[in-house]
Amino acid sequence: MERTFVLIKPDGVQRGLSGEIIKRLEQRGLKLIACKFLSVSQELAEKHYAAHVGKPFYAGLIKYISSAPVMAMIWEGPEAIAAVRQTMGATDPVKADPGSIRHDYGILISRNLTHASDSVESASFEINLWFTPEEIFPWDRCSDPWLLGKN
Ligand code: FUP
Repeated sequence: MERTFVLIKPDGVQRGLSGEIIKRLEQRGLKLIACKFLSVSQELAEKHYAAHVGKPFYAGLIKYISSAPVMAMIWEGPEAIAAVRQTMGATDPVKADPGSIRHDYGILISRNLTHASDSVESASFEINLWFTPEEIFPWDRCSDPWLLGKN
């Protein structure tokens, strides 16, 4: 089973969309195994976005992500990385498919509501960056056989 890191960014929290975003991931059959609400320090923001150092939007991105609380989560499921990114939609809300979160609730790439890991490597790095092992709670869900049963 794959795990992926998801962040509801400050705009998602401020606009009261946390419940809607979580609902969509739950309804798809993904399982929430870790969740916390926190303020992002400059240090954590810089580690998370290290790949973007030097880009024109980097300083603004660090300021934005640390400007107000976020909700950090780990979701688990078959092909969870691809499934979550599909539910989020393309990075730029104007290019996101209708029905995706960024299409339905966003209009600008600089305020695109969520972050989700884009590969197995980034998921592993981000999960370790944002969570300790003690903060992760795998659990048996009563609907697992109906969501995850194989033929
Ligand atoms: P994603 O993989 O969807 O998180 O997107 P990227 O890694 O390409 O970009 C990281 C974040 O930088 C995006 F969520 C939004 C921000 N960004 C901008 O603010 N301006 C840009 O021109 C490109 C990205």
